[in-house]
Amino acid sequence: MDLTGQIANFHFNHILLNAAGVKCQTTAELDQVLASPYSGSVVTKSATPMTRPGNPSPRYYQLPEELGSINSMGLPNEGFAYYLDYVLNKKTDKPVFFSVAGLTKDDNLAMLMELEQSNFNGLVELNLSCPNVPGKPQTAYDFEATRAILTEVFSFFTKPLGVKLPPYFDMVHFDMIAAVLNDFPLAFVNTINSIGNGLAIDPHTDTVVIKPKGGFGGLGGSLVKATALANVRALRERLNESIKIIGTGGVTSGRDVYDLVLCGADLVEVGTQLMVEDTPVFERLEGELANELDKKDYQSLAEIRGKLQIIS
Ligand code: ERO
Repeated sequence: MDLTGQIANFHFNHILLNAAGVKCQTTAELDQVLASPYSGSVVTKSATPMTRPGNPSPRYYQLPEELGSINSMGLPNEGFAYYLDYVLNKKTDKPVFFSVAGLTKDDNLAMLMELEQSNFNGLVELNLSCPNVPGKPQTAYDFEATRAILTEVFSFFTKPLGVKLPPYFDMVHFDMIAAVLNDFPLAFVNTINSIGNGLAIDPHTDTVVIKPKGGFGGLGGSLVKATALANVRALRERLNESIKIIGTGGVTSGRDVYDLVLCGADLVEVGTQLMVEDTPVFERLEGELANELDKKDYQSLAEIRGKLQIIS
């Protein structure tokens, strides 16, 4: 059975990988994801120019009844140079994603310039959707700011680049972001980042469950699946065919992976469930995905990709 994927000239022997932020801050974690025989790739924790401790703890919380998670990590990372050193020296056959999330446009441009001038030969993901840095809005909710940064990026950047998007909730917003993205030679978009600024309450103590920002944080896991499917589907219907889609959000079973592919995903990332099960999750999900395809006599993901049926 063919469970492979393709973005630009990069071939992935498996379509699953970690979502940025999960299991990818340290070299040990990155190595662990890469070493999984069932991961197609790894994406690094989004980097800022310098190392950051992130927000105070508790800053990640697993919601009850397998609903999902809420986080306000605040971009803890080891700094750009740490991840550049990792990707330049790592011996692996898997294509690697380098994620950058500067707190300013100039920080992003400086990191991308260094990547351009380096020997890095993987894919770059520009995170325009971090919901958790106090005082910093999610860039990709501002369509003109998104156009402005991509215009500057593509004035010098020639390597395969994609953007990590926040979820959109309005059909007009799908049209607007697609109109911006279609004007640039993007290799991919990754949708969705966590649903920003949710709130969860511990009923025993009547207290929020995470400390930063008075308890507000990004939602992930099962409760965001419908939003992830909608974003993958809406963008697949609107983006140039050359822009591939990484579907992220709400994956706890092989059927969830199948559904994201049906909506048009080329690769699929796992965040909350990777926190729950660790890297064995990739083998379980791929096995369940193969069963789903087998039940319907499909031999490859290509047969279902983007083939969601609607009611006429
Ligand atoms: O708080 C974070 O480090 C973070 N959490 C998310 O859910 N998404 C992000 O993009 C992010 C930081 C870039």
